[in-house]
Amino acid sequence: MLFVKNNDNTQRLALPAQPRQFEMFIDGQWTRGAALKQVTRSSPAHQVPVSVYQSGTLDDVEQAVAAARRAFDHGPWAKSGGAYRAGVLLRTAELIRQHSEALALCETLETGKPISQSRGEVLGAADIWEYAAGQARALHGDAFNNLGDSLLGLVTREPVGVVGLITPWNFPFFILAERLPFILASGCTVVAKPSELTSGTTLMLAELMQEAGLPQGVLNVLTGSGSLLGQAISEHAEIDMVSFTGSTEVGRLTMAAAAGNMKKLGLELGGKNPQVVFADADLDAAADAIVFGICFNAGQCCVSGSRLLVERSVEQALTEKVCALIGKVRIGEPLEEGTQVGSITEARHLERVLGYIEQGRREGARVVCGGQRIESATGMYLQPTVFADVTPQMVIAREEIFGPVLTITAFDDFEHAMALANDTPFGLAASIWSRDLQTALQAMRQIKAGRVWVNTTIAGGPELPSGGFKQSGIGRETGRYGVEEYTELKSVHVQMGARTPWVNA
Ligand code: TXE
Repeated sequence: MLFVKNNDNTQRLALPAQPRQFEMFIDGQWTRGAALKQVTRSSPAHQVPVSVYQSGTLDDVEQAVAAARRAFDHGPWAKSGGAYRAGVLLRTAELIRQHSEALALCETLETGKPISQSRGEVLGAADIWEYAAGQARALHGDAFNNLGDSLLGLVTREPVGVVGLITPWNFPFFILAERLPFILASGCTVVAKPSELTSGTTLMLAELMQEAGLPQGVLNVLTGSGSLLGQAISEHAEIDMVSFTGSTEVGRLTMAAAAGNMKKLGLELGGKNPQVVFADADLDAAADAIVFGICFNAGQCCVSGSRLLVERSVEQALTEKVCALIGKVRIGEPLEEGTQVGSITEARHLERVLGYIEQGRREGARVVCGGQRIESATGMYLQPTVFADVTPQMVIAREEIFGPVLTITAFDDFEHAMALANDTPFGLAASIWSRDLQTALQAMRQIKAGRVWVNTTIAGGPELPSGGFKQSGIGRETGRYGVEEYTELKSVHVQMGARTPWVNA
């Protein structure tokens, strides 16, 4: 298998003459497994076949789980030190950088996102792998030397075991980087199942990890149907933990399936994230960030700021600024260097987003810009759409649309703003805009969300954890918490002198 190594960083940006043929990666081998069928993925922007995958079966799940189990129970990965694991992760990061163009091109061809963005995500991922390598060495427990003369307490961390890793199609390589190197840093082994739409870069990564010296069975990658393979992974008795990123709906199924053997769970699910703008904010800076927050990745982003809550006195002014900026966003051909927003990733999803736009109109919200599909021979491009006069009960204000659709709702005072911000079953992220320190910090405290940005949006690095409150998820990724998440704590009590007898006291 040579998915990436034929492609160095000098290759040209072009559609492939033939789709790339991928196999699955099980127990250190490239294999078709028991797959009888294959799935072809076409570039959503061009409708040209770009990748062919094996459609994995339940038998393949068994093979992959057995390999990961063997590698965890008997292989060197969990037993060798953090320095050894860090070495493999660092070599992987180096190989990602070396093959960043091939990875970025595959990502763009499968997702429809602009090439400049894919490059940023691939290099950003390499940075996360480097950070996680450090965590492999920093991971440690605790000691209690204050339990009296004869008792010493130790708290040790152990890897959870075999982790099932189910990832979505919106940031295939980046979301993988927020999880996989942390799981590996902890000493766990993995059965990964990327989205059936965008499995390419996960398989390319497996090839790079093989070159980086990853032992056999530590990472296994299956491709195929989510409802078949994802469900089987979530149910499997030999898997100790599942990390799932995707819709809240499927997250709920994963939770139910994991109950069989009481698996540990990490879930990162949907969001309906508020951008809360107070009247004293820098409205130009806020407008730019609001446009970025809703257009980035064509709105197919779990932390996109899709609900603009604005103080009534500046509502009109801010709406005008947002619409003026949206008109300048460069939307179209993802392989062109200057493009900022590419194609929607899937036809079914485009229909879903258009359905929400229709629903917003029917509910009585007012379209102030956008609202239509952009004509194109092949690509699925959507005008960024802004709805004003949105009430909190409307479906477009409540459900995750996962497209470039912004709703605007005005508030009258701080309490009203906080009530609106928290009036959602989600709690993934929020942005707050104010020049007043007290307003900003009070809002930061009161909004129930796993990530809060003050006077910026969608910024940061792997040092800080990410994850959601409420129905946006369970657990945290990245940061030191991101590796601790994949460990179990063990409390050890060591008697250091004679124990006081109980029977013959
Ligand atoms: O997600 P799914 P979809 C949200 C967003 C989007 C909606 C639907 O609102 O519009 O989800 O997207 C695998 N057991 N997000 O349908 O189905 C599937 O193969 C286990 C938010 O693509 O949740 C894929 O690998 N796994 C999100 C992964 O789950 C199953 C990112 C996600 O697919 C499964 C993506 C099952 N029964 C979508 N069925 C975010 N927070 O970033 C499918 N899968």
